[in-house]
Amino acid sequence: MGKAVLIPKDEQEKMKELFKINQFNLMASDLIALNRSLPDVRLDGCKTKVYPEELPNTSVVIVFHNEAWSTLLRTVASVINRSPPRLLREIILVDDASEREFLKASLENYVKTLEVPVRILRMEQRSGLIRARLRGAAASKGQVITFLDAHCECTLGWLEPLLARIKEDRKTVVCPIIDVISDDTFEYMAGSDMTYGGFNWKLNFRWYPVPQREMDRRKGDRTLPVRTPTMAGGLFSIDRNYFEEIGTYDAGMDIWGGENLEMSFRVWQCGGSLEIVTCSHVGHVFRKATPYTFPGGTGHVINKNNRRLAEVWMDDFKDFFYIISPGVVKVDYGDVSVRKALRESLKCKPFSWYLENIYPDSQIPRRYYSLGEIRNVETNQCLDNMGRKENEKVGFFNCHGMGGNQVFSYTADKEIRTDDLCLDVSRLNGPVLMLKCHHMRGNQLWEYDAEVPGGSGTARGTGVSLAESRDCLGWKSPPRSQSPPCARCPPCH
Ligand code: LR7
Ligand code: MN
Repeated sequence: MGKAVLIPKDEQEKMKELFKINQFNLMASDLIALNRSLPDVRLDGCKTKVYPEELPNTSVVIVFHNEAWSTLLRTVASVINRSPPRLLREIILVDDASEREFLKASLENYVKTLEVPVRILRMEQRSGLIRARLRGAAASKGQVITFLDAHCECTLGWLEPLLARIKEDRKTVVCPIIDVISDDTFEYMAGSDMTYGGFNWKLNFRWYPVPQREMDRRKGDRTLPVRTPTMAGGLFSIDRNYFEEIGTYDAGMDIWGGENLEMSFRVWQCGGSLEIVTCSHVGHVFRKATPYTFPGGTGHVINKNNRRLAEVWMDDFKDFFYIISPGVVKVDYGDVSVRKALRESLKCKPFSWYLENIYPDSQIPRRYYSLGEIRNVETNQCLDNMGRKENEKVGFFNCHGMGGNQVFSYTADKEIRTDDLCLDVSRLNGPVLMLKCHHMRGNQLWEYDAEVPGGSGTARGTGVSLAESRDCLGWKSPPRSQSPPCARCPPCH
């Protein structure tokens, strides 16, 4: 029933050693049956829903690199045991050049014993999850393609609501609620239907609370799908013809990362939609560290992938990513002309449309006055978030001109924001704190009184100056020549 596995004291040394292999508790996973039972974590309203008898069938594509035996085969077993046979066309395992012996002949022999056709494809060389998925998708025959990570567990009734939604609208890409399988104890914990996907200025995927507008649109019915700005990436179903129409994946992306935001932006901007189907639950082992190597270096690979998606889909809003990530503009991202041509031929909408219509609560403001450092011209000190977290005070530090913690945006809502935090003066005479942006102005409203656009001026919060400096803030526009101050400033409203 998805309960935690507890390892006895005298085995914990061994357990810690084994943990390092996959960055999860392998000993715990190996102790659990491949077909373990799981609790039914669905909302009550989901348990009684009736889906059409006629639904499209699906191929399930699982890519893996050096995955553990027990997690991989528990994923496969849960797909087989909890999918109506008529809806499960096949399972395709794509081995991304794993080195582990047991993933070769033993795996092939094992899957032959299963009652659902399981095909194993092997990449000739390490290609990354994006190209491995492309290979699996190309070989698949189902009407729908369902992608899963190699350490998942599908729960009762996971598949029908996904397929039913695609049957209703073939241009909807659907994700289950992703439940948490503890990397430590393998306990199964229900995920929330009250979070959806977003991203920050660094282009990291993040979960954020489902906003009120989306609750209102569904008239409070939590069993209805949530329209989500982005997806986590690993677990989703898509109509196979639509997958091709919309441009599959960017095959120029390496190893890991970026493809989830790329597909999210693409689907929304090019006329599709992306949803979390809250009646479908699939568990995933969330890890704190990555267990495998990134040929080329982790940072380099992810920055390259992110540059590809920023260049093709984000228009001028890519500046948020570039200014906050020093050095990223030097990363070679290869040729994106094919992807740009795709965007043209599909007549996709601009990123500003996406921000306005799909993600108005985005961390990237659709309208803003400036983006860059906030400098006290007398002292040459810059406002600096010091890498601090929510509810801590904003700092000052020598201006370094390197972006990162010294990047702020003055938005059309008159917030001063650094990524997903806003300067906030709710404590009278207290320090200026960084809090979640609430879009309600109030203590997060800043007036800027420069007379020359882009010139020096002072920023004042409601009656409180920035306490650490005992001055108002001197203000200077970003030093980058290619984005002249206020070139994009929206008209004041
Ligand atoms: O080189 C590789 N080749 C592979 O085949 C690297 C990875 N892989 C396989 C790997 O074995 C696994 O099955 O690809 C799959 C995903 O890799 P993970 O499990 O290391 O990724 P993750 O769970 O940390 O990362 C999330 O973001 C990735 C960005 O590229 C992918 O989209 C993952 O599928 C995605 N996982 C999820 O969405 C599950 C929920 C996590 C969250 C939030
Ligand atoms: Mn994963």
